[in-house]
Parts: sequence; C-alpha cells; structure tokens
Amino acid sequence: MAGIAAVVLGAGVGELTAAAFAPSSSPVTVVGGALIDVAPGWAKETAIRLFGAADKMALVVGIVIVLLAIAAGIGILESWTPSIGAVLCGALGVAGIVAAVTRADAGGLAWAPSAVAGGLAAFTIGPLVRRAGGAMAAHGARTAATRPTDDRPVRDRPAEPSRRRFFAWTAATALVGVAAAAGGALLQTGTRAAGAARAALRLPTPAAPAAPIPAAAALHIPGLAPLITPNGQFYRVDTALLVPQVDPGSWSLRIHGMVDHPLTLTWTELLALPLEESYTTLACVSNEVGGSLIGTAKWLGYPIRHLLAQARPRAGADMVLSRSVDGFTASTPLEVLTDDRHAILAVGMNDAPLPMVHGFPVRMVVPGLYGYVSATKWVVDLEVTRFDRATAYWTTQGWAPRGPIKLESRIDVPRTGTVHAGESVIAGVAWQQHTGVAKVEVSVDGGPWVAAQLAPAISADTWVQWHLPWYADHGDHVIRCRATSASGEVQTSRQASPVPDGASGWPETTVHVA
Ligand SMILES: Nc1nc2c(c(=O)[nH]1)N[C@H]1C(S)=C(S)[C@@H](COP(=O)(O)O)O[C@H]1N2
Ligand SMILES: [Mo]
Repeated sequence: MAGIAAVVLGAGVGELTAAAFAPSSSPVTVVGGALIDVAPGWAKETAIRLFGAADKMALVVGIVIVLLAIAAGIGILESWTPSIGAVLCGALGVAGIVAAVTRADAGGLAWAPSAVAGGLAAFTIGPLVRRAGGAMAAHGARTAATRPTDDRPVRDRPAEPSRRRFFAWTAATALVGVAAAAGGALLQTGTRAAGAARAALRLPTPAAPAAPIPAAAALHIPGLAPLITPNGQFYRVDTALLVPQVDPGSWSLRIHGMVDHPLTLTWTELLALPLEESYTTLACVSNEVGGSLIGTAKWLGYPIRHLLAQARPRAGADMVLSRSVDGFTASTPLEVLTDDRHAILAVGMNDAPLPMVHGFPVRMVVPGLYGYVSATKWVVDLEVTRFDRATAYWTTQGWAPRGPIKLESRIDVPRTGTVHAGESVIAGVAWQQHTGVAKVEVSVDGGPWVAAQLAPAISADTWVQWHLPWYADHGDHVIRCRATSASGEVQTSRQASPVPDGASGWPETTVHVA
C-alpha cells in the first residue's frame, strides 16, 4: 500500500505538472505513446479490433494497472531492503523522461513531469514504508500481547494509533496524488487554446461549393449506413494517445524537399485561398471485409496540387511525405497529389471546422487512397521526396508504401441474426474511390448473381448505396454480394486480411428467417 500511495502521489503530481508546463508530456501519455510506437503492428491491429474507438482508453487503463502492480512490488522490496524503493521509483521516472524527450512533439520542458513524478515517489516511498514497518511491528506486538499470559486489555496497547496513523498517511498521500491528477485533467481542458479557437471559428464560404447531392443517392433504408456520415459517428483511427492541440494561430505548413521554391503557408493565408467543397469517402486499410472503418463527409479545403505547382517539384521526385505535429507520417505518390482529383488540405468537415480528433485545424484528404498513406491529420509538413529515400510510419511496420483503395462492398441490411419471413430488402454500400462503382450483385445461398439497384453516386470519390428487394423464406440463408467498378473490374472473391495493403473478399451475411 505504501508503494502504491507513493507512486500515485508522484504520478498524479507529474500529470498536474504536465498540464501546467508541458501538456503533451504527461507521464502516462508519453509512456503510452512510446508503447504504441514500439508495439508490433499485429498488436495495434488487435487493439483496434478489440477496443475500437476505446483503444486509447484501454491502453491508459492497462498502463495504470501495470504501474500500480509495479508500485506494490517496489513497496514490498523497500520493506525488505530500505532505499531500494527510492532507486526503483527514480528508475521509473527516468523511463518516463526517456519516453517524453523522444516524442516527436517534445518541448523544452518535456522531461519535467516525469522527473517530478519519479522524484516525488522516490522521496515518499521510504518514509511511508517505514511507517508501515512501524505499524506492522506494533501489530505484531499487539498480537503477541493478546496471548493468555497477557491480561492487559488490548485497547491499551500502543498498536492502534500507529496502525491508524499509517493508514491515514497512506490514504492522504494517495488522495493528494489523485487530486493532483484530477486537477491536471481539469487544467488541460480549461486552457486549451486550440479548443477555444475552434469554437470561435467561422469557416469562409466556399469559392467552389459542392454540387447538390442527387435526391435519389440516399436510400433511407433502416439499418443502412447514412450516405453522409455525421462527424460524431465518423470512424477514428490514429496513433495519438492525447489528441494533438494545435492552435490555428500558430499553425503553419512547410512545403520543402525536392522543390525549387520551398514555401510556408500560415492559417490566415490558407483561409484566404479559394476553398473548394468535395465529397470523399475515407477508408482505413485496417477495415475488414464488412467492417465499419469507412465514412463519407463533405470536406472543405484547398487543392494540394496548386501549392505543389507553386513549390515546383524537381524531376525525379515521386512521393510527398506528409508529417503530423505528433510525428505520424504518410507517403503519398506525387502524381496523385498533382492530378486533377480533390486531393486537399481540409479545414472543414460536414460544414463544421475539423473536429479535434479528425485533425483540427488542417488535415489531408485524398480520394482513392487508404488513410494511412494520405489522410494525415494535424498536418504541418509536406516533404517532396522519393519512395526509395523515405519511409512512412505504417510502411516501417510492414504495410505497403502505396495504398490504393481496393474495390469493396458491404451488406448493411439485413444484419446477421434473425429476420421476419416475407417481403424484405437486402441493402448496403460499395466503393472504389476515384474509379466509381458500376454494378453490385447479390447471391443468396450460392444461387445466381442478381443485379441490385444502384443509387446514383455523389461522385466517383464516394461510396454508393444499393438495394435489392428480397422475399425471405423460412430457414437459414447466406447472402453475399460483389461489386463491379466503373472500369470493369469485378470484386475478387479472394479473401485477404488487411495487412499489407487492404482486405478483400466477398462480404457475407448469415440470417435465420423465422
Ligand atoms: N496524424 C495522424 N494522421 C492520421 C493517422 C494517424 O495515426 N496520425 N492515421 C491515418 C489513418 S490510418 C486513417 S485510416 C485516417 C483516419 O482518419 P479519421 O480518424 O479522421 O477517420 O487518418 C490517417 N491520418
Ligand atoms: Mo487507417
């Protein structure tokens, strides 16, 4: 208990120190961030699959549990060998400092929170454990004193005050730690300039508004994913344990590397440019067949090709390495950013400023590529380079350096489970961004492929909805679907898992009709 109390005090005050002086360097956050970076790709995939959007919370809870277990162990060691506790707490602090200063967004005071945490725990653990020792010795004396030979009443022994004092000190120590951590959390939310700036932000009216969506594009079938994904429901995938807080006032984007005219763009300059609206469906390479790591939004932004034209890439360059404020990188083929598609620096998502978790104030959106090679959030740097010279974050983990989105489809209705017999409907979505979908077919119980009715697409850069009336007969049924792209490719039945370049295979739903 003494070990846990000392470490809780240190960690709590460390979190508070971070909130006040180095918001991106809280001890738990930097350790978590370092773990995310060193964890093998399969571990990250498993975490995303198991916990989904709660993966970060799960990691924090895991770190806290492991830390408390270590703290208890240190307390026990200290009771055997005095002073070893201080050394071990100091070592924990040093581990935190190393994690903090090696983070990409480490500031000058990055070392401070973990130094405070380790130092405080190291100073507290010895005295606390000695109190525990005193309490235990007194308890031992009391136990001995209750033997029949001792006829004094138990309450007269000096044991109780010393035990009670130990518990009081331990509880008080831990409580101060918890209060400090809570105060830190409050401070973090209260002083976030980025959040305040976002709340006050009015996006400029688009110079080129998106064409209206064809009325028939949205099918409004219960259970079918909405054509436009509301921001609050949009999937989130990133390596950021703490959502980066980028104040637009201090944001700038550097374009450099193999270019004739390196340039820097500020927030005010970006907002003054003629911004364009476009609908693009974003998809994650980790999306399993039938999975939900995909969504469509109306984005507001400025075409990256215009900025690259100004910077003038040199001959031989074939890639743009985009970098986020927290160090994440993505490798996007240069030709994709210079052709005429809506590859943009986005500032708006569905008529609102980008939500914090989706990259406020500026992110990239590139139709046709998976997010890990194109959709850098909190983007601050574009380096024009070559695929044989630079390697992006996920490519170092074994994912493909280029990630064109595979032709895919999904059955949303009916869900796996029980369906009522009679007139029914099969419906879903299909996508191959920047190529478009020409046909979706459905096969029930391995029977012939039947063409579904395809709703009009918003554009080739978005998913399309489809549906097929179905008379559901009693019994068990297997429903499959497959799409054909606008260029004539038929969605492959070959099942592939997401690593290294995206899942493939026909989606399948099994229903029991009753
Ligand atoms: N800075 C940063 N940007 C990032 C990532 C990240 O980890 N860090 N993940 C990418 C991946 S893998 C995907 S699929 C998309 C997801 O974007 P969303 O969270 O807005 O849906 O963001 C991309 N941009
Ligand atoms: Mo992703």
